[in-house]
Amino acid sequence: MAKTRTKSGEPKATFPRVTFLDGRGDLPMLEIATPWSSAEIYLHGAQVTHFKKHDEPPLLFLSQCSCFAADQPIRGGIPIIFPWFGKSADKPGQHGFARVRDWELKEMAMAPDGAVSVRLRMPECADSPECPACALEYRVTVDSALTVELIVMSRSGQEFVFENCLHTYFTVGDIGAVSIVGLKAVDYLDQLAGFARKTETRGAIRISSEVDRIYVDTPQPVEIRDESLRRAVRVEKEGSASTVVWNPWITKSKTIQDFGDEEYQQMVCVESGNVTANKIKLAPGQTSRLKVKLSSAALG
Ligand code: TA6
Repeated sequence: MAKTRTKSGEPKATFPRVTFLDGRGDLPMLEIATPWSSAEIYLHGAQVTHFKKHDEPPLLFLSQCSCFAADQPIRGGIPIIFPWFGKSADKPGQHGFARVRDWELKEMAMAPDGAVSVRLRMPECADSPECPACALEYRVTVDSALTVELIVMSRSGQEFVFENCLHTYFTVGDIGAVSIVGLKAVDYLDQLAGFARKTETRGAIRISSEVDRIYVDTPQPVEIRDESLRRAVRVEKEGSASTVVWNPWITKSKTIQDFGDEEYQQMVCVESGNVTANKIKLAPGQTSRLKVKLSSAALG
């Protein structure tokens, strides 16, 4: 019979484990533990706010100052940006509404090896000025890596044009010791220069000031090399032509209410989606999939 206690008599942790509980702000959340990792997912925005391999620091960054309130986005983890990215001339608010909607847990599965998968659904959108009729699903798999998939199903009789983005916040040891690899020779729109179109010249992008760039027509993976944590994080994606890189640095950080003034040193956003020139045009009744796999290894 399997040993249920450690040598020192402590109850042995059993995996996988999924607990449904009230999280911060009493918002419902799933706490997941697998043989390799732990994760937390809030139904609010279907937001993964925590992923950590047992032998590594957390992979996802969550601001100490984040709100946890029904009408507010959570600052950190993986916000789901849909159906528009950034500010839109004729729509309210920044980054769409999916991140402030309460999603429903539809399914949860535990694999024989201990991996955990959950399927969440956003309450269906009826036709509205903001968005044609559609249904959204989000699938999250937690094992030695974190895999997320956003599925958009058009319920509209019209062509549905939208943007989507998995706006991932990564924990880094020290932003000054980070380089981002995989975007050399890729064009980007510089949000700090009126969306001016430029071309990335560096093989390894270092961050030493505010950065807010939308790299376009780039389906390839990106690696975040963190010399301080001695960790390489790999961002692999399917169904995504845009990669956004963001760090607010000193001045902008001070203007963001739900973000600590010094927190820019411990995070970088490397986001996977389809925005601006890469926005999606979905034919009536069609489905689009955006899938991202986040994995990490010791820096070689
Ligand atoms: O993805 C980068 C960006 O669009 C930045 O311009 C910055 O505004 C960031 O998103 C955060 O947006 P939020 O609405 O979450 O404050």
